[in-house]
Amino acid sequence: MSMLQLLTKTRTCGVNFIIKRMICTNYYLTSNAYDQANVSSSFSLIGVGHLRRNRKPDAFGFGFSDFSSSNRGVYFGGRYHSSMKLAGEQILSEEDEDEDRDEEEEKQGFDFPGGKIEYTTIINFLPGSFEKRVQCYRVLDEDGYPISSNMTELASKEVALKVYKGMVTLNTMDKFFYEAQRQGRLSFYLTSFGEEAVNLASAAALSSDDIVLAQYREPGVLLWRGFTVQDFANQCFGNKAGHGKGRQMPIHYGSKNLNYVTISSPLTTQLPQAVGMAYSLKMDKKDSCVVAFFGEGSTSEGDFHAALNFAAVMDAPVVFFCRNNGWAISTPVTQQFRSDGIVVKGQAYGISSIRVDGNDALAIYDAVRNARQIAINEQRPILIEAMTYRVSHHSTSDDSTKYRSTDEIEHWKTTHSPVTRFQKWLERKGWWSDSEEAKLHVEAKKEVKQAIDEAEREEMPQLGDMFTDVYDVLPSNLMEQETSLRETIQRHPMDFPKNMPI
Ligand SMILES: Cc1ncc(C[n+]2csc(CCOP(=O)(O)OP(=O)(O)O)c2C)c(N)n1
Ligand SMILES: [Mg+2]
Repeated sequence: MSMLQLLTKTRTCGVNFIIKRMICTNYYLTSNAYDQANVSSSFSLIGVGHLRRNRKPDAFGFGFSDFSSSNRGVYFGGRYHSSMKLAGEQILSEEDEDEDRDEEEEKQGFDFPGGKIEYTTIINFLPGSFEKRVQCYRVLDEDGYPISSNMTELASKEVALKVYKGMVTLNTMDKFFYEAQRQGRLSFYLTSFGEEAVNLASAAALSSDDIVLAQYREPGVLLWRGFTVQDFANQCFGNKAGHGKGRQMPIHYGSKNLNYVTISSPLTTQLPQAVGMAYSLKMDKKDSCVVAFFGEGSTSEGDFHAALNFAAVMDAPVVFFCRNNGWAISTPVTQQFRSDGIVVKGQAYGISSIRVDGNDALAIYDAVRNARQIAINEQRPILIEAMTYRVSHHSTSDDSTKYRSTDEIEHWKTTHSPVTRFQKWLERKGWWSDSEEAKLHVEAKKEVKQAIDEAEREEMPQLGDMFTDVYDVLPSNLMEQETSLRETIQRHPMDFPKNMPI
């Protein structure tokens, strides 16, 4: 649009006019003019509102401080004000000159670290969001039919069956562990219902050398890698066979051998750690990457932003995997952020990003496999946003029917079930049958029940274990704490579990 068109179009448009014009004027500012124009933006905006009501362009003769100090303020007192007082040909020829100069500048642009930036004479605020949301990659529809015929051979039969069996085992474990908590046998539990595909299909796409830093709703990754149902039960019961020796709350799993870093309760701490680890893999020229899982709610933590920026700038081979399950305890995504989810945030930090159907195991498998290859081969970060739904309550401490409708839960549980979708696909391929399905459920139940019974029977860790495994030599403050704890137990034996070996 030429300056003449701009002027004609916006002559009576108050704020629009001012804003469009001030950009043109901005380039001719001297630092002296900037000093004169150093009026607070709030004052200026009140002034503009007043002008708009009164439609008096001649009254533009006060300073209009710009929206950011980097634009150095806009001065309306000088050049622009005087030209507005004139009319007709004289203005137009001056504006024509402006136009030529603007176009010239537009073409030239300027070099800035990171690449050339073109100038524009049109004030154009980037939209906060686009009408059309970022598309979601999927392979299978809700009924397990491939959307495109050339996408069905993504996973081998062996991988596909291991993914499906893992989903069912995870599901069964969740059902029984959840009930065990309700019966008072476990202190706490948290399920992954609705996110079975995210768990198993992502794990299947990784190599066992890849280091996983998870949030807490990704036990399926550990299951895939060989953590047994018994290992899960031992950790949840905090018995002496559990890897944490009862020092962590239930569901804070970890395994050094399986490259799965122990879960931390404080949200998002795992993301900067993941980037640091990925950078160390890069320095050691390893043929593996780091995969960091997190929920969409956790992206409101500062650590998320620090991690993404750090990874982008350091070209760290890390795959950020966000499970956007719609809820962060009782906070829906609509109250969590205004952006189009998380995928656009990756892009904002200069990270290649993709949105994927989180209830489609094949799509997840494909996306993670590709992401991993890019991260390793090109030594840079990738972000995946998997759209899914937390079908369960947040944890055993939550009742989600207090803040969301049962219809909503039911809809996702039935229409979008990742397990049913994948099962239908397997059956159509002739890789799975009803009898195998029934057998799998019977076996999974048996395995989980046995594991719970066994974990319950196992001895509790020694009290002294609470203080070991961090320092080679116990520091004096921990020695004092241990002495104090033993004295307290002796004074109040009824307040401590009877089965705790002291
Ligand atoms: C730093 C921090 N703040 C708050 C909490 C409490 N908290 C635990 S889980 C959770 C919700 C996280 O939601 P999201 O990241 O979406 O994961 P989801 O539970 O949906 O899988 C909150 C707020 C915490 N553990 N750590
Ligand atoms: Mg969430």
